[in-house]
Amino acid sequence: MTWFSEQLHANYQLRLLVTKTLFQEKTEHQDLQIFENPVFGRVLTLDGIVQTTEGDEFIYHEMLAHVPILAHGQAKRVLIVGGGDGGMLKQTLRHKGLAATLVEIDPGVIDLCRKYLPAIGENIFASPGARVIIADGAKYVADTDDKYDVIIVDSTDPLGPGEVLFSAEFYKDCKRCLEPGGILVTQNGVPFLQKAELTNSYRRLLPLFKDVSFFLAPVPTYAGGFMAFGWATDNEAARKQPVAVITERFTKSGFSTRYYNPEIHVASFALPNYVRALMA
Ligand code: AG3
Repeated sequence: MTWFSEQLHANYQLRLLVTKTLFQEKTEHQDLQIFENPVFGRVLTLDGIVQTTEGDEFIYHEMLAHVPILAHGQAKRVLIVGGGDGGMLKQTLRHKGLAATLVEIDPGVIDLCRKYLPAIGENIFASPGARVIIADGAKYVADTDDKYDVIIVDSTDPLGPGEVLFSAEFYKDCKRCLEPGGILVTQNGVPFLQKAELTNSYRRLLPLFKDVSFFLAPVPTYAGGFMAFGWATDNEAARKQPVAVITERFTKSGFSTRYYNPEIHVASFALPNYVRALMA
């Protein structure tokens, strides 16, 4: 039997049975592996860390897309930084009339996910609302004049190519790319195991935005409890939208989801004390 052992935390490990290896090679930027597991279906790993799986991707992608878009309520343009598997783009474009730009550093991730993980991206890269730019996301937000209502940072962990996407400079450039009242959300790790990551992001975002917080969802293959998503905006009302308002917007958008619903949306901003304690 072959097992994949994740190399992310020093004293804690996720192991997944590998029943079939579909792809394993170095792209220009990262070591990319796609294999099959009986519980999660196809699994994508980058540099030995699980990025997404067919089985549980919906939890992560639904939450990181629908919470900011529906909290905003009038988003027309969304920027996704990273997200080469297409899962975030797919959820984003379920909102009709919305245009999304995806900036991915590694074209190999897009090509290989289109080939081996079609269940996640569902050919979304070919859809009319999607613009794909192959570039370093940090450079893109530093240089572009484009403005967005929502920016979703669908990154790896702050190791290797993803590290710059957790820096104060990057957050500052994101703020510059937001329309007034726009919302920035980020993949911010599993706070039980990645404490410094949450505290660092909090401290770097706090001076830039009027409202900085996190929201949570449990994603089985991001092991260790809740995953945290960063939340930063000058629109202080956005995080406090009542269930009734979110329900009205969600109902209007006319699609169904497997994890996200308006009650979960509102409840995901409730933070356990061990997470609050990291916001210092
Ligand atoms: N990237 C987020 C991977 C986070 C893994 N971190 C962890 N387990 N602590 C997701 C990319 C999916 N589009």
